[in-house]
Amino acid sequence: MTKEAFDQHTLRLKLEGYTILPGLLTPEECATGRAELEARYPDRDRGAFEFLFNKARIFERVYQVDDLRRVIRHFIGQDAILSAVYGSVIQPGEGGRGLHADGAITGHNRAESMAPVDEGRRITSHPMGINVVFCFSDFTATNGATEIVPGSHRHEGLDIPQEAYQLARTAVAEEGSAIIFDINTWHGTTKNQTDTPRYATLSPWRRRWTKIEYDMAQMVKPEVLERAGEDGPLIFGLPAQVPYTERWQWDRDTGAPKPEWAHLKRP
Ligand SMILES: O=C(O)CCC(=O)C(=O)O
Repeated sequence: MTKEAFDQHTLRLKLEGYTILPGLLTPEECATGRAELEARYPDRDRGAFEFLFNKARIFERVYQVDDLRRVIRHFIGQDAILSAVYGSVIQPGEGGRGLHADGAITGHNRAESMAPVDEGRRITSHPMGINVVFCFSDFTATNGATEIVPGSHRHEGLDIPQEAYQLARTAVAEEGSAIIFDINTWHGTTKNQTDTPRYATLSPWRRRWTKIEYDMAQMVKPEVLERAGEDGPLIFGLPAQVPYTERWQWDRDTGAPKPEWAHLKRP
């Protein structure tokens, strides 16, 4: 990505709460991803859409794109951690009217985690996480594309006014694009009015020092971690693991007891 393009995308994300990076996946990669999502769809309620990087090589791509990681790290730090990778398929007739902000279950937008001193204001001064929707099919005005309310990442309250729906923009994007947004930004899916499904993956990233959605360091398969290369331990948060030994016995880089305390390692 040129410096000019990087500056434009990061400014847009800062001001509007989202941006769209085109051309990150090839048409062949998109076709492979669609076929994998299609095959897993019937078992999605039993976890078939979770931890996709462990299940098919194509989904390792969602954290292997340098330009994308560069934008994410610009907002939430060089040690940003991948928090999950899910599938998202909107079938004909599905979608619509579901505006929400992420981080309401495990993050800073969780109502129950608000302290009285917060006076109902969520954290809007700094991005706490970035979500990425990878378009494995074209996102059109009518096929259940993601919709986004520009600027809503700066809204202080946890409420979403009804008028927000009038301000929502449909994220029209070609297959292979990624829609990147601050997790504070209100978003949802539009209704799929076509007769074919819309295919995507969701890959949220969080600050290293927040609780993430899954224990990625424990879940990632060794061979998947190996293929993630030099950045793999950072992406999957190995150094961010919480010690379960005394600190002098703990190796922060590997996220495990030091070799001389290896017998304390938990399975
Ligand atoms: O699948 C989409 O387009 C939107 C996903 C979504 O709502 C989310 O990531 O929370």
